[in-house]
Amino acid sequence: MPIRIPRGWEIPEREASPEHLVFGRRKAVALGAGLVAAGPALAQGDPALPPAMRNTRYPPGRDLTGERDATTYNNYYEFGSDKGISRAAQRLPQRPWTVKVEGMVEAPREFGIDDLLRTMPIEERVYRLRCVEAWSMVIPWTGFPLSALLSQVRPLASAKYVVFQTAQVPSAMPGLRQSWYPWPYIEGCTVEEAGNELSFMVVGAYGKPLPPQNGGPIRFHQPWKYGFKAGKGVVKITLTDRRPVSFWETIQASEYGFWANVNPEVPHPRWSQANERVIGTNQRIPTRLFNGYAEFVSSLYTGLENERLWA
Ligand SMILES: Nc1nc2c(c(=O)[nH]1)N[C@H]1C(S)=C(S)[C@@H](COP(=O)(O)O)O[C@H]1N2
Ligand SMILES: [Mo]
Repeated sequence: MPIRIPRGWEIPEREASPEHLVFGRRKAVALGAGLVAAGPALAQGDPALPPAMRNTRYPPGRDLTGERDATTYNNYYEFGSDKGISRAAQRLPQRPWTVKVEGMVEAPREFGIDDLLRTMPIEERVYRLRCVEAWSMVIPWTGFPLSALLSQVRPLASAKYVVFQTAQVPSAMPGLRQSWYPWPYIEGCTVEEAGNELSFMVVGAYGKPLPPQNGGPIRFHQPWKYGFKAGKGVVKITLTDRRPVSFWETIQASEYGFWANVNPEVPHPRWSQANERVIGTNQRIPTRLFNGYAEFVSSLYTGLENERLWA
């Protein structure tokens, strides 16, 4: 490719359209339902990440967060309790890496990360991320629907919850020495939530392999929930009929519950959730119900009005 065409994230989202991308309009249409080429990722590729088309079904409605901001302002308590853990996280080996999927499934299996990269339906999705601490980002993730992975192991009808467990690597993760924390980091959701089309296993960001500080080589993301629900460095996924008690719920159940859906009208016990600070610009913008994804997820919660859905 002699001409350098800006990647999708180098132009404001409002300008991002198939016309700016590598392929001509006709080609993009031929690629099918809502998928457009995600910039030169397709043309050049990254040897460690398969080519990914951007799925345009989920327009973020805001400019992308700069790659530098998204990869240097992180929550990952295994490496420490401040935001500046990106350097320390480089010590986490990304290969070999396996993800066990087990519990109430017909065919439990251990997947190598490179097998997942080869066999899963990889695409790019630009998702918002809303931290419970009231800051937010917009990130172009590469990954695949969680449902594609679960269909490989065939969950039993009796399975009600999906639990994600993060790696514990003491030689790389100084935070694990803080023994008052209930390691390992555990998170979970219902089987219905796991099957929602938005539930995404993330293996890349900004067209590159997912950096360790963002949860590389593989993390989870459900964009309608507060960010702490998105376990990083996932090594085990367990299907169970018992509701898991997560890392943060164990620490402070009154502040961090099981559902943790984003709702601007339900304040955290110690601060308002009405607004969020946009990382990069520090602008404050209104937070939206389900982080703006209500059309995709609100039906998951009918009949659950007695649950503490919002914190
Ligand atoms: N294992 C693990 N996963 C984690 C965390 C953590 O401390 N450990 N922090 C969570 C929180 S609070 C947020 S907001 C997101 C941040 O993801 P990012 O650093 O990629 O923006 O990761 C989540 N996943
Ligand atoms: Mo968070």
